This record gives sequence, structure tokens and C-alpha cells, in this order.
Amino acid sequence: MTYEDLPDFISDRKKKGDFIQIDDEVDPYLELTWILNEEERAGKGRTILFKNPKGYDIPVVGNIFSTENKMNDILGDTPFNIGQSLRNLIRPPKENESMIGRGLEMLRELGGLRPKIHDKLPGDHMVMDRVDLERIPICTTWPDDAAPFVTLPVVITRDPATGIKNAGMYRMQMYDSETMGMHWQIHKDGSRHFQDNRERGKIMDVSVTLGTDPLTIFSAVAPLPEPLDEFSFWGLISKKRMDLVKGQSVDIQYPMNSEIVLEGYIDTSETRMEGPFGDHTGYYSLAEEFPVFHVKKIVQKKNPVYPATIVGKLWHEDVIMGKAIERLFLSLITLQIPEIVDMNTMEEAVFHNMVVVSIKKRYPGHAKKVMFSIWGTGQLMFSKIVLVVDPDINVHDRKQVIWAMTTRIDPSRDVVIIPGTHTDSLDHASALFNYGSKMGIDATKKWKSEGYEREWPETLEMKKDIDERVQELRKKLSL
Ligand SMILES: [Mn+2]
Repeated sequence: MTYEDLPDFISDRKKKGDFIQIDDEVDPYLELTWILNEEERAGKGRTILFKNPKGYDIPVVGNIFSTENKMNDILGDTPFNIGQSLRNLIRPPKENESMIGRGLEMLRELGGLRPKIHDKLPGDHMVMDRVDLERIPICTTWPDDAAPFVTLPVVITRDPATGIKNAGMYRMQMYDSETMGMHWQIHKDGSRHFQDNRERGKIMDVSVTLGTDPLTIFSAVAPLPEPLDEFSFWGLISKKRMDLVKGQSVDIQYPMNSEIVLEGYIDTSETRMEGPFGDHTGYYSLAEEFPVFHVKKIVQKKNPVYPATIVGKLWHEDVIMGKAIERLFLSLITLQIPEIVDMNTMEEAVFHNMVVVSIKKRYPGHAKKVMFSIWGTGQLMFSKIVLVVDPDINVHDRKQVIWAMTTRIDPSRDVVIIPGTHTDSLDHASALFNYGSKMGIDATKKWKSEGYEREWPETLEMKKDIDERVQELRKKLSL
């Protein structure tokens, strides 16, 4: 089941005993996120509702995605199973299945795909008579952040040529009561819409939802192939059509269950310094020029809840989301790169800085083919290091991975450096912004057909058929 909206999710957490309500005053400036951080550090990660953010009337909810359990509840299944069922959508009919039967089944499965568009706002929403971002408890997490930042927005734009919507998550710096920074990185769909609009010399409509059902928030983070918009993805997972409503002042629809919506525009000729901001890389990202979002209208529920998350030094809830994305998309990635057995992106590597893949090597040079496939696949393009291992290595076991990486490579033969490539906008090590290099490491055992003339040694394995007597001894020693 999919949550109706954010309050529905909150009451479910309450029921499940995975919830704390804080009635004391807590300052959104450095205090609120400090408490969220402590709760995560303690390893519980319960969802927290701050009823009285100091100086605001709107409550704040945090730790929406902070445990695997919650993530599974939000998706309605494990990410891996969801990935498998998405993969099955495009399954051709089996031998004993009729074409028509499979066709009908597919139609049913795709039935949820297209969102329903409503003309009128639901009754519990109101259009505010003036724009005032100062009323929203936007949090500051790190002491040297340039300003308060919205960290869980769903930013909705439209492709000016095709009209296809995109919902993405880009942090938003608060400049004043009406304007914000729009930190969409150059490779992202939102930025592409911005660039296409700029070529047309246009002002673009944008709507931003602050608070919606958690699956919609997750969909905005998911690395979807461009033609599949996030609301249709939501429909595929929840097997029902999403409800969108037309904007009041913008030609952009947004989720009908939104807590707060900022309707506004971006003038494609305008940029402004954005940042610094304590980012998930563990560093303050430097200030750079980014587009400016002007809010024209605020639409909100009568009693909205504002969602917050901590972005920053490792081991926050973005790790849970990152892992869910990895597991969910693995089934879809292997459609395109079938030789991949398993993959691991790690929080210590800020996910995209290193991906470890195990492959079933079938021909000489196969590991390099996989590296290039990864650099050519969706957001895996940001992988700074690709490490390829054989399937006897469990990619989720750091010890095995480092053992393979160090014992199975001859650096001058097995490491490739690709100069002059794109980098993630948050890469601080490359000499230029958005431009640097990549490294591939082939840690598979080398074959004769790859020029390795020596004999590859056997891997150690203990004796398997151990005598009863020794088995008994083990029990006696309670080993
Ligand atoms: Mn997209």
C-alpha cells in the first residue's frame, strides 16, 4: 500500500512504535537537525515530529527514510523485489502463455502508469494571500552553511519541447522571503529543462512541493531514464494512478497530497552565488553560480507538516535511500549489462565515487567492457572508480573486495585512467568544476587469452567432508 500523504505516514509510524513527538521548542537553526543526528547515531532512527519549531507554526518531520523497515513500508516491498517486478513488466509471454493474455496482463500492470490530473485543489488546501518563506521552518544543519536550505523538495519542471514532466530533488538555499537558489547540477533532468528553456530565451515555470507521501519523495531521487517521469514511476510501484492538480499560477501540475507548494519561475538569464552547504560528500560544497527560483504563490494545507533531512557527513538516512536505489535498480541495470552478478556502492565512497561489480567473465577484456558500460548507463556515469571482480568475491564484504583488489591486479596492466571526462558536480578533487577523469580497475583473475602466461593459483578452501569425530569435537568445544 502507498501512503496517502505525509500525515498518513506519520500516523503509521506512531502505530508501529517507530515514532517520537517532541513538544518542546527546538530551533530549526542547528538544533533540530542535531537531534535528528543523535537519534540516527544511537542507531534507532525513529521518525521524529517536532511540534514546536522555535519561531514557527508549522511542525517539522524528520527521519522519514531512516531505516530499512521504513523504506520497505514506503515501497510496499523490498527494493530488490520491486526491481524484479519492474523487470517482469517487460517480460515476453512464456511458451504456455497466450500473447493476448500476456498483453492484457501488461495493460493491467501499466494501468497505474498515467497520473490523473485534477483541475481544483482539494478542500483542505488554501492559497496564501502573500508569499513569505520566512513562515516555513527551513532548517540549517551545519554551522558554516550559507543560509537555511530546503533538503527534501520535489522540484517539478517540464521539457519545453515534449511537455514531459520531471520531478527532481535539488537543494534550495533560502535567499529571502521570496527567492531561493536552485542547485540542479548540470547533468540532471531539471538542468536540461533549464538549458532548453534558455536556448528559447524563456522564463520557465517551476513548482516545488515541500512534503508529500514518501514514495513521491523517493521517486524524485530515483535515477529514472528520462522518458519515464517520476509520477508514472510512482504509479508503477503503487499500482494506481497518482493524483496531480493544476497549478494556480504556473502551468505545472503537482501532487495533490502536497503539504506546501511553492509556485514560481526561473528567469533563465539569471544566476546567483549558491552555497556553501554541508553536503553528503562530508565537505562543504563551495559557492558556485546557480539559477534563482522566484516564488509567486504558496499553496498549502490548512495544517501542513514540513519534511527535513540531514545531508552531510556519512551515515545519515541518505544511505538507506542510496542502498534502496542500488537494490531496486540492479534488476534493471542487468537488463542492459547482463554480465553483472552483483554490485555495491558504498557510503564511504559517497556512493558514486566507487562502484564494485562482480561479473561472470566470458571473454578476454570483458571487465573493461563492463567499465565502459557502467560509465554509459544513467547516473552510474558518475562512478569515479569502477572496480570489477570475479563472482567468487562478495561485493558487499569490504574485506573480500580489498583482498581481490590488491591480490588480483598488476597495476600497469589492470588500471585504466580515462582523462577528460565529466565528473559529479560535487567532486572536489578534480581540477575543474564538472570535468576530471575516471579510473577502472580490473581485479578479475587474468586468463591466458589476456596475455597472462603464468598459472593462476588456487584460492584456499578448508577441507569440506570433515570426519564425524572432529565434528563432535567442534560441538564439544561449542565452536
Ligand atoms: Mn527524471
